[in-house]
Amino acid sequence: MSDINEIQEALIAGDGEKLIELVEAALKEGTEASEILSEGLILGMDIVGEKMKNSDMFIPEVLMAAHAMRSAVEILQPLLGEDGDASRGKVLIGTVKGDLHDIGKNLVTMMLESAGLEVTDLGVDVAPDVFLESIKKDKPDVLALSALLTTTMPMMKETVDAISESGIRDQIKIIVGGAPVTQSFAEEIGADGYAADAGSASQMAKEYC
Ligand code: B1M
Repeated sequence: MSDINEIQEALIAGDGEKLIELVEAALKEGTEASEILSEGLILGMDIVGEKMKNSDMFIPEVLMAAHAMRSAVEILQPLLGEDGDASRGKVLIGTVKGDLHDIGKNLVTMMLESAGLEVTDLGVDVAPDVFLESIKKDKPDVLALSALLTTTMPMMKETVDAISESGIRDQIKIIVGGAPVTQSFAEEIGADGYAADAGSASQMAKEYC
């Protein structure tokens, strides 16, 4: 059986080709897609984060790991879906202004779509007024905000405030997530919910739709 450690190593090395090979082999051998994602890819990315913090890895190498992760996630995506209940609630999602991290957000998007929800993904570095315009135009049930940097967390509050000031706060549920975000931060900024991972984000969004 392909070793989960080998998957982590290929991810950390940013070796996309090897990573895809290993992921495909693991699937063939019967390893669950969810295990490959959580034990191989997400834990591997945590190691990348540690190395980045300790200056053992630098931005270009981290980007290579991120690209490798994206290609591996694409393989897993069709296998990770929950049973869609075709409720077709609408979710708007984006990473807040100043923040370019999108791997976690993309995983959340993937889980939301697999749960049968209609998702509009505004991408990264999304300013409060861009979220606001999109809410007015598309009238989603839920807004999901992602932030990976402590320095961009305040932008979540600015986004919530902009929505409140525009008078449409009661028309939408706002949920927040990302590594530095916490339940108490979510409460402090007036969000409706905090989701620690993609699975709970999708669960929460379904409840609000
Ligand atoms: Co960045 N970076 N980075 N980085 N990066 C972190 C976040 C960091 C913790 C690394 C470290 O120092 N240990 C650190 C932040 C420190 C802090 O603020 N406390 C950091 C830094 C400092 C930076 C730069 C400032 C570095 C620099 O330039 N000197 C810079 C900032 C750029 C910017 O955004 N303006 C930067 C840049 C980058 C890259 C571009 C190189 C790359 C991003 C590539 C990309 O996303 N396309 C990158 C990466 C890859 C990371 C790490 C290594 C991995 C992040 C990741 O993808 N994790 C990260 C270290 C780490 O987190 N361990 C780090 C895997 C992903 C599946 O997890 O995103 O947490 P995550 O998502 C989870 C949950 O958080 C949750 O669900 C997901 C899946 O379960 N979730 C949500 C996420 N969003 C959600 C939204 C929801 C709900 C749940 O809505 C409701």
